[in-house]
Amino acid sequence: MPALAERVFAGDARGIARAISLIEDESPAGAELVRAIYPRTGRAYLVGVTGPPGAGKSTLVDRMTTELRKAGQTVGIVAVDPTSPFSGGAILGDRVRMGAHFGDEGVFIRSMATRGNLGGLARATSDVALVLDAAGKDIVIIETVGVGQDEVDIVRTADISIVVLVPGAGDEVQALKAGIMEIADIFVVNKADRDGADRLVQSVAGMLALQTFQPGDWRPPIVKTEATSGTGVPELIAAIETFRAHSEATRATRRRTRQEYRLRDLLSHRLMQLVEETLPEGELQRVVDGIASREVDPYSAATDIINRVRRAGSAEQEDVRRAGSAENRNAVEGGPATARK
Ligand SMILES: Nc1nc2c(ncn2[C@@H]2O[C@H](COP(=O)(O)OP(=O)(O)OP(=O)(O)O)[C@@H](O)[C@H]2O)c(=O)[nH]1
Ligand SMILES: [Mg+2]
Repeated sequence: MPALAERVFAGDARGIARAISLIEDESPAGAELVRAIYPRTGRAYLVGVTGPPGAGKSTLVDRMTTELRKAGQTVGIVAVDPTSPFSGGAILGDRVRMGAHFGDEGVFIRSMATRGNLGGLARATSDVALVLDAAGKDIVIIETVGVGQDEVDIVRTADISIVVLVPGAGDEVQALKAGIMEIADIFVVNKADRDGADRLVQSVAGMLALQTFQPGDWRPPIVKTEATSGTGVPELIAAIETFRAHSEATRATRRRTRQEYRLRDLLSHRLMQLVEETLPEGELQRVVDGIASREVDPYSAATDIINRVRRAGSAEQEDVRRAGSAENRNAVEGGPATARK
């Protein structure tokens, strides 16, 4: 395992890919790897990009990457692909995008399919970002579709959150519904070549005008882009730089929020695992049956399960204590006594 961590630190692409696979599998080896690399993370600037499906996020991220490379920055990209893994969407997307930066050692792109498990995906995404950070990428971009709370949270806790909107009926409503308007540090109106781009800029500006900003507060700018041609992308990169400088003082707080979110998420996942390990096979389903048939209410059922987990935990501790004192006795009787002779 340390060998793999070394390969990650060296920025070795195959090593990074292998590390990411371990994490995606939620294997103990993945957790061990995160432990090994964690002390060497925190250097990368995390950029979150979200927006409605098909807004042109991937195209835009590609263009941003080209621009960042020109400026000498290395880039890691994690795209959370909403496409069903069965259609091979994630893989196809990867191939298309790899094309533009193929052979460039300064860019690492990884698409991740949702596999119908959003919670797990959010966890995996932040760990993959850690790997890219440890691998020395200056900028790590996370792309998600802004449709679910988990996906919005991933982006909300990045160092900067970029919300991509497109002109066209319903898009604004869609974005508002997903609750992604509030998280934007920068608004991008992409597909500026289309009718209605200026109208959309106006309506976002109108929405911002309703908010009160204190002096010194960051006021999210609205950047018009045409990702397919790259128009407006240098302006977007400049806006990111401006925000980065502006938010230097608050970045630590934001990173703390991200770490807390991560810890809480991991704890609920682990505690649920503990419940499943503690209860006999099929027991959780039997409890659900009981709730469904009104034999027991959900509160009592939850309390009962927690008590069972606690009891199992203290029984285990008692075993450990007994084993420990037995060992001590052996040590006292056999070890030091004979050594003194
Ligand atoms: N006309 C026009 N088309 C664009 C622009 N940007 C992206 N597109 C097209 O929009 C389509 C979707 O682009 P993607 O980059 O895959 O969009 P996305 O937001 O990543 O999509 P999902 O990840 O599936 O939500 C593609 O056909 C792009 O070529 C633009 O500025 N103008
Ligand atoms: Mg995409």
